[in-house]
This record gives sequence, C-alpha cells and structure tokens, in this order.
Amino acid sequence: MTIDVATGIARILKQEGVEWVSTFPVCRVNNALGREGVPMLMMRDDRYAVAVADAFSRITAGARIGVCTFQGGVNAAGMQYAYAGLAQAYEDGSPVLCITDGVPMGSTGNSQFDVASSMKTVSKWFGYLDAPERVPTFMRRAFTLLRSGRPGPVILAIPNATSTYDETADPYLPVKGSKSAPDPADVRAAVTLLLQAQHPLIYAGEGVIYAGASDDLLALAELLQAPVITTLKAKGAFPENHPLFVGVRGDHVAHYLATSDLILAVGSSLSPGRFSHGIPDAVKKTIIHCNVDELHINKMYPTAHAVIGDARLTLQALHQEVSDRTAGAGRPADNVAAEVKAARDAGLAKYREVMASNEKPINPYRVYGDLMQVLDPRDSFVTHESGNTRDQLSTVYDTLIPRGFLGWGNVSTLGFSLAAAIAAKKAFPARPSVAVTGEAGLGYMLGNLEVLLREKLGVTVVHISNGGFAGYGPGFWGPGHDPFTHAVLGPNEVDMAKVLGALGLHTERVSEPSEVIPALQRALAANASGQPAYLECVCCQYPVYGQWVGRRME
Ligand SMILES: Cc1ncc(C[n+]2csc(CCOP(=O)(O)OP(=O)(O)O)c2C)c(N)n1
Ligand SMILES: [Mg+2]
Repeated sequence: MTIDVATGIARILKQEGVEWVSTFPVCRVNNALGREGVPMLMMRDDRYAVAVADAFSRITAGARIGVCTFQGGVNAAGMQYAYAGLAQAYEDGSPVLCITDGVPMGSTGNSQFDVASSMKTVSKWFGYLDAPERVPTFMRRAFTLLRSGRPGPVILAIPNATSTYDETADPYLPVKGSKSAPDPADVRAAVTLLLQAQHPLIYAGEGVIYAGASDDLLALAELLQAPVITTLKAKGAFPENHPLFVGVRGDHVAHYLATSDLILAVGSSLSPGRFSHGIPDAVKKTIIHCNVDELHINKMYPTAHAVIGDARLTLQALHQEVSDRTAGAGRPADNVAAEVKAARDAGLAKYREVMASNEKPINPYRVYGDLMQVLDPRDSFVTHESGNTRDQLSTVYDTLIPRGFLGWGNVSTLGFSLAAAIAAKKAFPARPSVAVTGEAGLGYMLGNLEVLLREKLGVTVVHISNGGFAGYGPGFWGPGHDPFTHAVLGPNEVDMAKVLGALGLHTERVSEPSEVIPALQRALAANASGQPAYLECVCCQYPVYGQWVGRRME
C-alpha cells in the first residue's frame, strides 16, 4: 500500500512501542502522528519538547525511548531553540529520538543556519531522509543505535513528509539492541590488579543504570568489600543506605578518592572539570576503566587497564573471576564497611545538623531533610536544578532505587528539572514526582507550567526561594565570584505562590520550618488528583561545602 513518509514514521513509532511524542509545532510529521493516534505532549517551547523526551529515555534507562518532534527545514526557528535541549541530551549521552523537517532538495544554502552541520554536532547519528522508500531503513538504524552501545541522541530530518512509498515493499519489524561482552583476558588482568590492591574504590557511572546493572554492581562491591562512589548522573545506581556506599560528593568522597590506590571505574567517562569528580593524583593510582566503548579510555587519565563491554556483562564477568580465584570468598571484609560508615557519618554531620534546623529563613537542608521524610524512597522521584540544589541534594538526598533521584548535567542547562519531573510522571504515573529548583531554574520553566495544568500532570515544584543566585553573590562563605550579577527580586518583593496560584496550581508559601512537611503533604495530595503544585520555601542562602574533586576551576 502506498503511504506518505509521515504516516510511515508514525506507524513505525507505534510498532516500536512509542506511546507519546513530545513536541512544539511546527513539524510536518505531527499531523500524521495525530491521524495515526499517537498522542502528542505539546510543550510550550522546543527546548522542552526535546528535554522531556530526553528525560524519559534517561528515567527509563533507555528501556522506553523518548521521542520528540520540532520545527526544522528552511524555517528552522524551532531547531535553533531546540539546540539547547539537543546539546544537553548529547552532552549527557541520552538515547532520545528527535524528528524534524529537513531542508528540501533545491533549498539548501537558503538560510545562514546550516541544519545538517549543526545537528551533527549534537547527535550520535544525524540522518537525512533522501528518498521516501528509505523510511524503514532509517527507522531501523535509528532504533538500533538508540538501543545499542554508548547512548546518545539520534536526529532524523525529513525533507518531504508528504512524499510516498510502498509500505509493503520493505515491511518494518521492531529492532532490538545489541550488547558486547568484555574480552575474558581483560577481565582476568583486571581481577589480578583488583586482588593486589590495598584500597580499591569503585567509581560507578550512569552506564551502570543504562545497563540495568545495579544488582551486579552490588554483588561485586560486596564480594570485593570495596567502597562505592557514584557520579551525579549515576546517583541511585547503588543503594545509598548500603554500608559500602560512600557518597556522590562531600568531604568523605574526596577522602576516599584521595586515599584509594585503585579505581575501578564502571560506566563512567571519568571526565573532570564539570559536575563529576576527577581522580586526584591519577598517575599514582591504578585505573581500571570499564566502558561500553573506547571513547573515554586514556582520555583524561592514564588507563592502567581497559575492559570494553556492556557494564552488566562486565560486572558479571568480574564477579565470576573474583569468585573463581578466591573460592567464592572475595576480598577480606576487614573494617572496610565500618570505616565507610564512620567517614560518611563524619562527612554528613554538618548537613544532618542543618537538616533539623529551625532557623528562619528556612535552611534549604531542612527542606531536603523533610522531603526525605515525606517521600517513600522506593516509590518516588526527585530531581535537582542547576545551582545550589544540585550540589546540596546530591550530597544529602538518600536514593535507594535507580532513578529514585535523577542527577543530570555534565554541564547543567537551567530548567531541565521540570522536564525531568514531567518525564518521571509519564514513566511512573503513580509515583510522586518532585523538582527542586532555585529562582533561575524557575524562570526557565514558567511558560511550561501551563503544560502541567493542561495535561493534569501532578508534579510538585519546590522552590528554594533565596532571592538570588546563591552560589554567585557575596555570602558569609566569601566574596562571591559574580557579585554584580546575582540578585533578583526575592520573596520580599514578589509572591510567586500568588502568581502561580492564579495560573491554577496548588501553591503555598512556606516560611515556617515546621510547615514544610505539612505543605509537602498537601502538595502531594493535590498531585494525586492530577493538580500540579508549587511550594515556595522562603530560605536563607546557605553554602555548599566542598568541591567536585579534581574539578578545573572555570
Ligand atoms: C542555561 C544556563 N545558563 C546559565 C547557567 C549558569 N548558572 C548555573 S546556576 C545559576 C543560578 C542559580 O541560581 P538559583 O536558581 O537561584 O539557585 P540557587 O543556587 O540560589 O539555589 C546560573 C546562572 C546554567 N546552568 N544554565
Ligand atoms: Mg536562588
């Protein structure tokens, strides 16, 4: 049967299990999505169209691929705006499928902005559909790349969505992803190094979550009796109440990074200078780098030994080898867990104190502590924003399940937290979904709050309202690095709860520490009936202690 390209794409998306597509008009595939019954989540700008689909892929660890459409072609206004979302998805390695209009033959060179070359800088693959009958070929390739290897965005440009082809000539069948197992010789060599080490440390990255390897990480850590740290993006890959869990950041994490003699990095790029730890004194340590491909090997640090393969298969192979060599006993437990607990308790003491603080304005850590009391850590979703909420929450928020908390942003684009909270609601509708933001993130998301109301998405935005960009200006921790550009109107001048209440959200302004928990409970109750909520917590500016270790100061 002869069908048009857009219809073919819509049908294939349905075959691939795609249940909805996020969008901002205009994209010429959208009408076919509508006709074929693929629901569209219309965001209020193109960047959010990308970000929601991107976050959906992250939160489901690529098991359900997020798909978005946005405007491209000769009038690529949407694409120019979507670029921020695409760059974030590419930076963080998210397997999101993006469909846009391509520049038709005969119209290339029309605009200054070059669609193809710009899209190539932010994608694992940019495909330009140069013949209508190639729809099945392109879609097969797209889903293969999205489900295999190192994750990253795929962008398809469709220059003529109404051109036709014979759907029966090359019938589409859904494709599966492929995994690779590590070379057994590399596994043996890695285990020799591991068993020689005095103080091995496991450094887990997001590849563990994408590989569905959290249980395997746990099993290997216990067999090795090795402490575990995770990157920001891997937060939750290891249960954070486990005796071997050190942390994501904080003085105790810095201590373990400094004192370990061997780093077993799994599923991480080991790239310092952004919001993940580097390896201090790397040349004096033995770095075993397990990664799905060679891109990150010998990138920033000398790799003593590389193990290339899927994180789950790698962890299983390492476990088997350690077990074989030690008759199932693993490394001696010694005092490792007790030392980890002591270091973690000491490192977190100053935070735990302020998590119970009754000071006014409210200490932001009090909000985080109360959030942990209200939410079931095994059945809820929380995410941070760019700014202090990232560094503060990633230090203290105990995450017990993969994606109970989404850490994001090798470089963090303000506003992503709302997209993440929306995607989490779509992925796990029954789970409370909370985005914690400062005023900068809130500014980015304002227009998109209408989507929550229209779609009845019961998510809660918690605003740490401290009247400025707290990490920037002068505070009691120092002069600040941007003293001229940190102040904005704060809670004394603007009543955001009133503003957003008028829009239709359940809103509250919380000034009393004792009111945080009841307000959160009321917000979550509103969410349960599909009403989004906004809580403005009137907070002090409070420091983030410590740094991402090995970070290059910008
Ligand atoms: C798109 C984008 N532009 C600029 C930045 C740099 N940036 C990071 S945090 C921040 C301000 C954060 O202030 P606020 O939201 O009030 O959070 P606080 O740290 O006060 O909790 C800025 C401008 C960014 N992360 N993303
Ligand atoms: Mg602020």
